[in-house]
Amino acid sequence: MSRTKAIFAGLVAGLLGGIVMTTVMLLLAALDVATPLVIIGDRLSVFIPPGPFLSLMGKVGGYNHLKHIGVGSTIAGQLVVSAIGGVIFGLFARRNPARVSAIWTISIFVLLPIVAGAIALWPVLGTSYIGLPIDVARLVTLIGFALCVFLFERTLVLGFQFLATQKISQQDYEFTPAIGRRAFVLSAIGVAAAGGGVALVRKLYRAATFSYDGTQYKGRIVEPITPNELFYCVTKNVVDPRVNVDLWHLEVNGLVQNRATWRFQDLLGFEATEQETTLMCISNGLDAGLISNAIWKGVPLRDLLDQAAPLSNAARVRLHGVDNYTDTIPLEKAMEPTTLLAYEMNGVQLPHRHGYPLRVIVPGYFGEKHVKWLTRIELTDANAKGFYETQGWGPDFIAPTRSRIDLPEYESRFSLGELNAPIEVKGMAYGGDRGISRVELSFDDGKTWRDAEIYYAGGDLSWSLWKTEWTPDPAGDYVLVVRATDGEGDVQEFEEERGWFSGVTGFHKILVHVAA
Ligand SMILES: Nc1nc2c(c(=O)[nH]1)N[C@H]1C(S)=C(S)[C@@H](COP(=O)(O)O)O[C@H]1N2
Ligand SMILES: [Mo]
Repeated sequence: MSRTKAIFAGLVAGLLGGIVMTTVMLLLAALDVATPLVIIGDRLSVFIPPGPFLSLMGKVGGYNHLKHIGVGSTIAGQLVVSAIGGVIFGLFARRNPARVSAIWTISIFVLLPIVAGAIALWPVLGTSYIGLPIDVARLVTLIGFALCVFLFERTLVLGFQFLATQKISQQDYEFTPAIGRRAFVLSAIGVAAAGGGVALVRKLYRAATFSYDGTQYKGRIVEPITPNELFYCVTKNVVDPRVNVDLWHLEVNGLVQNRATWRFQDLLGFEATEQETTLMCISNGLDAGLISNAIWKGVPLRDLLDQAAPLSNAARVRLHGVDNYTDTIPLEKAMEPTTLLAYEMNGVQLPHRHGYPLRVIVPGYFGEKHVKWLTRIELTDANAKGFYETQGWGPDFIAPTRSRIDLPEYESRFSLGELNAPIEVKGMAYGGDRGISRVELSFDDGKTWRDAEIYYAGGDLSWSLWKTEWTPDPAGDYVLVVRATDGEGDVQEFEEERGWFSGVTGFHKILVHVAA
């Protein structure tokens, strides 16, 4: 067989193998099995520090677009590597296409990728969108991956042979259709498989997080308790878990005397606590709405840790979600009675997107620490790090005091002649787990301040809502600023010393135009 023909046949067979493999991965993804399509992205994203990560996100237009690009380039990369693999295979196999040793092709195209994949992706293999325990999930992911590469290998080898060997029929005459015609047959199969893949992508797309990831809660609609459907939402996932609670369990292990496994029913046996707590994302901007408030019901984490009996060298608690998201909190914080394992949100079962069946609530710490879809609680030494910590967020994860003006809107216009009542100025103030004791407003960009009324006091762990009335005079442009004082008496400030990736501090300001 000529070199050119071998390259061509290898390319076609390799590409077909790549298409078949990718379609099967999509099928597995539709069955809630973790595949390289997303876990490669999970694995790589921890190597991108927050600075480049944010600028990348800015360049591509947000987290959602970044996820699109992540999955898209994984698929493209997979097809390119498959085609290249096919070409190399073609060059080796061209001397004797009919007798390719299965030992060799299976070693190179099946065993090698499995071993390399297991090593490279080890930390993220234990992902299961249906909520399988981490060790089981790891096995399921590996079996799924093995199936994919095995199908690639078979498609490549058989496809290549189909293109390259001459079929001798029993009547003993040679039937040798042009390689082009056979390539056409394989292409048709490839197009059909790709069609199936596209249909699966559509199905997965509808289930994907794109429609709600980054949901904000701010402005006119803000009420003391955020309705579940409007609660802000952040997820690292392309498709979020939908846990089957019968498959799920909660493990407590690591540096403890008594390891334990709890079923969901067991948790309901503990005495429940109900508590109002506000969550805010570390990336929440001064004017943004990645912050919401709800009433959570669950079990204090302490009750499970007491039974586990942490060893004396345990210093942190690493929390694992079924989506292989992890984060850590200090053991001290874990032992506070307000650190909860929540299974209800505003009186109903925890919604899927907020972590069903179980999530952690860590009052006063950024949203990152409130791990959703919790499946493992691991006691560790002082050095353990979580997903975003590894990326380089932090080191400070304690929410600073923040406040926001929700009404009027930025760049609102009023005219004195048409005003027959004072302008209502409203907003929220959040003091981590320290509460809010005072809110002040300035209408002259911070030169003078006056008190606003706190009309909803949320308690130590929640935001407070405030309002005041404003009768501007004379006409002109006004800069409104809000500042809060937390329950410990500390006034909100711009913390110069605070690192770039420990959340922004400072004041929300809005510009209002008042005409005569
Ligand atoms: N398992 C898991 N937990 C997670 C995340 C995640 O992607 N996976 N995202 C975190 C981030 S960054 C934030 S801000 C909060 C958001 O919680 P919410 O979507 O319920 O508002 O969840 C945190 N917990
Ligand atoms: Mo977040």
